[in-house]
Amino acid sequence: GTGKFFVGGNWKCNGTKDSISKLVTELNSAKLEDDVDIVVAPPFVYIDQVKSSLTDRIEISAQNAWVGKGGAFTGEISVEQLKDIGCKWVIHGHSERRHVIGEDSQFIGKKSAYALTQGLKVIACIGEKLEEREAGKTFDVCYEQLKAFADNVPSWDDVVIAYEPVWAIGTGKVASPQQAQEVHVAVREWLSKNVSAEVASQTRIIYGGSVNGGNSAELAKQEDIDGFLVGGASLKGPEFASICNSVT
Ligand code: G2H
Repeated sequence: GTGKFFVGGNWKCNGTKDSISKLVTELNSAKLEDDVDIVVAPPFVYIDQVKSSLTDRIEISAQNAWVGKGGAFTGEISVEQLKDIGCKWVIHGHSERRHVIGEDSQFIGKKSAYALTQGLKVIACIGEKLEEREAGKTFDVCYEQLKAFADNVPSWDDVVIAYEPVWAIGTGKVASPQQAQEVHVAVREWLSKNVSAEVASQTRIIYGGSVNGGNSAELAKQEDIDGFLVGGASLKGPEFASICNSVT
């Protein structure tokens, strides 16, 4: 793999004050390997609670942010506000935002650029839908999504790329280690050709989509899998800790 192993917990739109308090307690008492960067992304409304109760060993991410400076944008949360409450990261391009909410690649690229210029790090998600995979378009879809990031971001230093095949998200159908590895290699080659060899070799590419405590170790053995973005299984402290500890 490349760089330090990275595991993100994407809590999505889940939790209550009570369930999050329990999860934080579990994470605080978990034994975590040193050689892994760990980030969790609570819903906006619980970020402050998590920030004030979670160990500093784990950094906090938002699941989204506005595309520019705050102001008259009803219902949005700005990068400046996220920094103010102690967020270090933001997830952009998640398939649920692309395909359920309708964000397009250019908008996602612009959001990422704004976050980076303001000092938030970005988990940049890409991935194909089932019909795209079946039509042999997996690489083309990933390249189009990557290009929109590349066209906008000022630098890749603070970017982690998450490859999340849409057909594997929340379905229990995890990509095989070989399927994931194949796309991770293609992403690295695309970066090498279209950005630079240095960015290709230094940018972490993590896998997401039905990762759990039972499949993370096999996936982590793949040369180009540098970590995970975990949804459902990140809501269980001990299981999330074991995924973090699958660092090889
Ligand atoms: C993919 C992943 C986390 P899950 O969306 O981003 O979710 O692990 O539930 O498939």
